[in-house]
Amino acid sequence: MIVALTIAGSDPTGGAGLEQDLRVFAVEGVHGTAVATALTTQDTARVHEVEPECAERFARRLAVLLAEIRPRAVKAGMLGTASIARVLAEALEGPLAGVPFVLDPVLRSSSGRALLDAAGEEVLRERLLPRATITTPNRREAGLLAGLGEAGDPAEAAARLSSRGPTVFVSAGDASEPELVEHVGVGGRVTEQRATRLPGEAPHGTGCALTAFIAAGLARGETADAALAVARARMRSAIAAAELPGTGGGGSRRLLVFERNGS
Ligand code: PXL
Repeated sequence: MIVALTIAGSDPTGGAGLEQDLRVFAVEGVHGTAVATALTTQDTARVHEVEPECAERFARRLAVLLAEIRPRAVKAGMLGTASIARVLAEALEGPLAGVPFVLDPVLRSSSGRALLDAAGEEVLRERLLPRATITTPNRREAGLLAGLGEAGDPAEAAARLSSRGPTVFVSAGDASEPELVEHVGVGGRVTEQRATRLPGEAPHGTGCALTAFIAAGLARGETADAALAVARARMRSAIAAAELPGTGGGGSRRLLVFERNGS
């Protein structure tokens, strides 16, 4: 059995967070284990409330799980607090040493709510980022993490962040220009990739799903480059098929729809 682990918050809509990660793992034929970092109260439009998990309980849950089931890849999404981020950093140097690690550097929800505290951002930048196999910031996150500010140049951010270790994919799905211009950094060298933007507003939970697909690929033994290419293709299909799940109105957003077995 191929196992991938998600470390993420819970999203009751099933369209982001660990609920979505587990669906992605399932369509990819990978068994998903999950340790929750927070419970959120949200609909597809916005996050109403966030309740972070207690770090000691998070640490125990992770330790008990890892003592029995070792994943072949790990992804981290919303971490909530610096203390949870530190527990994860320690696990990545201890029981998870050598396991491929995908970091979705979640700082805020699309609607603007903080999903990681300020001290946590520092832990993410100093301890998690250098340990990541691959990280997938959006432009704003890339600029902030690279110390260029939230409107920093995404190519420069990809160069700086990738020189610290991980492959860096700066996504632009949430940007507004008509053409999709994304950047991939490897060892400080950056390539720009252009594609046509799919119609409609960006669905809820795209960052979560992208990293879950990458984690599934790494768990199957693919390189970061190959896993990223497969994940991006799967995401285009899921975005093209996205649907509004509820009553609509009030800023409701579409949720991703995945093809079964990822084919
Ligand atoms: O996409 C950011 C994100 C990550 N994890 C959880 C979320 C969200 C955004 O809403 O709710 C649990």
